[in-house]
Amino acid sequence: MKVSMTDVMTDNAPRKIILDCDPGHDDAVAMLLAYGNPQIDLLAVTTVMGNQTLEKVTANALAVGTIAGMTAIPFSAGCTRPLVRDLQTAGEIHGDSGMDGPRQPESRITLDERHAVDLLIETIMAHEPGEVTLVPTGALTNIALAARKEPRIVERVREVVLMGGGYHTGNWSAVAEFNIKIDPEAAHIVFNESWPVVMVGLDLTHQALATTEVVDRIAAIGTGPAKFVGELMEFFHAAYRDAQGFEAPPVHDPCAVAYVIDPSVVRTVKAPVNIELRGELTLGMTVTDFRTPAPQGCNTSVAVELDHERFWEMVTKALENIGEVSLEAAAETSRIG
Ligand code: PIR
Ligand code: CA
Repeated sequence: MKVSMTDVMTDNAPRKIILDCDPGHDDAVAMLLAYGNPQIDLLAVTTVMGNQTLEKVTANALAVGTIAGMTAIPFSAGCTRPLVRDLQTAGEIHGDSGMDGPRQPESRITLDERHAVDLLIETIMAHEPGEVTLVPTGALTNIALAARKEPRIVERVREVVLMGGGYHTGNWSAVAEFNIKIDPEAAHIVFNESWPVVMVGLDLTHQALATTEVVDRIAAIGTGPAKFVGELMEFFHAAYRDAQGFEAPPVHDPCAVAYVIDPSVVRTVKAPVNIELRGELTLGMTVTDFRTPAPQGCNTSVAVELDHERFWEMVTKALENIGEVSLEAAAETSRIG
């Protein structure tokens, strides 16, 4: 991606992000949206346990990277378990592999040897203050550890736009969402640091439904990566119907990427958010205070409304931009930009 000096000085410059994820059907779509959209400069993909074990979600991330030809981007693996609690995975939604459905290609991408926490820290510190945005779409374990290991990243990061939580909706308990609930202590660290946090939670992502119309539009693209997404959506559809009675599956994680691409696609409201760590029934709840006005210095906002049409248009365009990727040529394919 070529970036001119004038771009850096204006808002037109592509936003530099690190995607910290646990693929995951919707994490895979987040990766493809970030890679295929010219307004995003994807600096790295890091993985964290969650939807499945670290080993499985990392293999899935490399498979998605291979399918899209993301050979110039570092991939690195992070934490194998939450900070305090035992690992819980989401097999009933994502299957035994964590990304069941499509057949996965053998990876043509070599994993970076660094631990994700170190790659996060090194990448953030190698950039100017305010340049790097973090987009976590899994548990916040890597991000919390990075903030503890190198506290200077907190000042340096532009913002943390995360998929997780929900102010009125839960999916892992009546009031808690999976990414927050499986590592609430990590979430507590991330929400209580001074960096701006945008919570793209279930209230928002349950609006990002992959309807038949959407899935048809993606299938019509006809490329390998688009077919792959089609197969992911087919499995996700059945899993969400059987496990949670949804008519169409909510594709959570790309919503956070969409907000970074164009904040006008996701309406947000500033409000204090904190993480419940002691509730018997409410562990991992993202307690959101909507009393107005939000106090001065409030660093958190929550996503409330999605422009469904423009969101799916973004995803479709990104897949068109990625185009057809020959797996044989993947090693020579450079980035889109
Ligand atoms: C989705 C997830 C986990 C559990 C369920 N039931 C559904 C994953 C998604 O990858 C997303 O990041 C987040 N966690 C939504 O809770
Ligand atoms: Ca996820």
